[in-house]
Amino acid sequence: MKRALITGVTGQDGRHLSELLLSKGYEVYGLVRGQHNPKRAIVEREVPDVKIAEGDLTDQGSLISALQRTQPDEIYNLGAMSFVTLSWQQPELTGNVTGLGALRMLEAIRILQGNNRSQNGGSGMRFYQASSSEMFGAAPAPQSETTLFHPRSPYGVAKVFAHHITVNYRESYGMYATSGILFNHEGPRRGPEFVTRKISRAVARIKHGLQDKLVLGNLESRRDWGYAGDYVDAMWRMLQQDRPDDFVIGTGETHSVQEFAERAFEHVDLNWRDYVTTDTSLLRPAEVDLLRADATKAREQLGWEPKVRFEELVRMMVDADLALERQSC
Ligand code: NAP
Ligand code: G4F
Repeated sequence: MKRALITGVTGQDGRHLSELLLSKGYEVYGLVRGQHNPKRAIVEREVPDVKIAEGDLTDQGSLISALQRTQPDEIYNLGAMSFVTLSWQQPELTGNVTGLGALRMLEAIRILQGNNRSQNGGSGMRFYQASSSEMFGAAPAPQSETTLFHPRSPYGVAKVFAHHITVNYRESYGMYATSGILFNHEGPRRGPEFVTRKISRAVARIKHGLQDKLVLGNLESRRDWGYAGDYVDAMWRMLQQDRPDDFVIGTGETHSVQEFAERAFEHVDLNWRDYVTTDTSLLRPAEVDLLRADATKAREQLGWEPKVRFEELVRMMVDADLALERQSC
């Protein structure tokens, strides 16, 4: 039986990936930080077969201990401060968790494996780094594995560091270290601070008479939005390849924030113009205007394709929030 360790198990992707790996017969360990982490209970409820390992990406010793204890075949480093807006308010902590956190995990593997060269199919631990399309920032679309990075936020800069250090450990020590450059992916488990969930939740609350307005920032920015359930399958496929590599994952479609809001309100027979207002305080110091993936390499080498497209994703999120809000009415 294969063993996997997932950092960021309490997040959106961590829970989807746990389910996927458990369904494939893995023994799954999830790294959880903090003394009283309220998200721990969510993991225990939603994916009870996940075994919890204590640890924090800012604490090198805790990562070494977690690896010693769990002896994983595959490590998925999904842990990060992932909310872009917060990265301007806490840039140093973002760099520490999101950037240096990846380095600490790579160091933990290197120390435990004693620099063994495992990338050509050896028995070493395989490492997956959750890289992000936010690294492309202002780069022209469509963005692929060969597009130059131009990050536009402290978060994006931290992810560029994590990405390059993953490549560097692969090249320096022959480690099996792979990086998935994932474009935005969403779903009912998305945190409410991100724009898609903020919209789907507001639509459901407005429909149930619990809220009057939805205040947003930049309506013009465009994202390549896919479904998180599809994207964790790509992560797993990456670590089953003979050699470590980098892969872009996205749908190839791009839509504006306004389009997401339009579709979401339409789904419950409301007109978005009657409810959405904008507030300049929600604008970012620097924006990423346009993301659209060229995921040709993933399609050809991993056999990966997104199953859920934009319209279905919007409907899925609104329906899930309608059901949640109905319960609380
Ligand atoms: P998420 O829901 O925000 O989850 C982030 C996870 O990181 C949480 O489990 C969080 O734990 C954990 N974490 C935060 N600080 C930590 C620390 N100091 N030590 C250990 N864990 C820590 O993010 P997601 O959407 O699932 O994304 C997963 C990963 O993919 C992240 O690295 C994100 O940056 C990256 N990514 C996401 C997308 C996307 O569109 N979703 C796209 C590209 C890349 P707590 O619950 O304790 O806070
Ligand atoms: O939903 P967002 O906060 O996601 P963002 O910034 O694209 O980052 C997400 O995707 C990245 C991959 O590209 C991940 F790496 C990252 O961890 C995260 O998962 O914002 C999307 C767009 C932005 O242009 C933002 O300015 O929506 C715009 N927006 C407009 N009004 C808003 C709002 N964003 C948020 N969060 N809240 C608003 O009220």
